[in-house]
Amino acid sequence: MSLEFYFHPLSSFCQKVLIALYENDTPFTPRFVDFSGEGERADFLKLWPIGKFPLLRDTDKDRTIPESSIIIEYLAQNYPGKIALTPADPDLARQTRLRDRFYDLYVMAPMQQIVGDTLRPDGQNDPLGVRQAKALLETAYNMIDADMADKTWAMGESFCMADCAAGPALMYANAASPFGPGRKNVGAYLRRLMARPSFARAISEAAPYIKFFPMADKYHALYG
Ligand SMILES: N[C@@H](CCC(=O)N[C@@H](CS)C(=O)NCC(=O)O)C(=O)O
Repeated sequence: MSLEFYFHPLSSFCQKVLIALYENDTPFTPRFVDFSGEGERADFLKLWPIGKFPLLRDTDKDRTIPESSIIIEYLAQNYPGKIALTPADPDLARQTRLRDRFYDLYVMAPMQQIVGDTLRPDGQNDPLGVRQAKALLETAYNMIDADMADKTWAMGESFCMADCAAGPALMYANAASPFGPGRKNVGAYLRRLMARPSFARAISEAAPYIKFFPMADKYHALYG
C-alpha cells in the first residue's frame, strides 16, 4: 500500500481522518498542506479543484480520494484494520453514516462558521449567521446529550466513523460555543473521545499549531 495523506494537524476534518488512520495503524506518508505559497495551492487544486482538505492519494491504484467520510470508507474497504469503523451490517452502516453526517453538518459546519467569522475583515462580520450557527449548535448539543445518556460511543459499544467525526467537532465547538455545565452526557462523551489514544495523538500533534486557532484562548481555558 502507498498512501499519501494531505492534511493540516489543526484542521478538524483532517483530525477526523487521522483518528481513523491511527485506530488501525494504517501506514501513510504525511503531506502537510501549506497554502502560504501560491505554488502549493495551485498544485493542490490540480488534485482537488474544490481546494478543501483532507485528501488521500492512493498512489498504487492512482486514485485521489477527497472528503473525510469518503476517505474513511475508502480505507475501510481497501485497507481494513482491526477496527471496523463502518459496520458491515447495512442497517448499522446507515445509522453510522447518519451520525457521521450529523457531526459534520450540524456541529463541524456551525463551529466553522462561528470561528470563521472572527477572521473576517472589519465591517464584514455576519452577526445573524453567527446567531443562527449558535442556535443550531444548541439544538445539536441537546440531541447529542439525550442520545449519549446510556452509550459509550456514538453507535453504542463499538468505536466507529461517527466517533472520528464527533471528537474534533465537539472539541472545537465547545470552545466556539460552550456546552455549559448542564449537558453532562455530551461533556462526558467529549472527555472519553479526547482520552482515546488515536484522538489524543492527533490533539498532541496539533498542539504546536493551536496558537493559530482564532479562539486559542478559549481552547486553552478548556483543555489546558
Ligand atoms: N466536507 C469536507 C470539509 C473539509 C473542510 O472544510 N476542510 C477545511 C479545513 S478543516 C479546509 O479545507 N479549509 C480550507 C479552505 O476552505 O480553503 C470534508 O469532509 O473533508
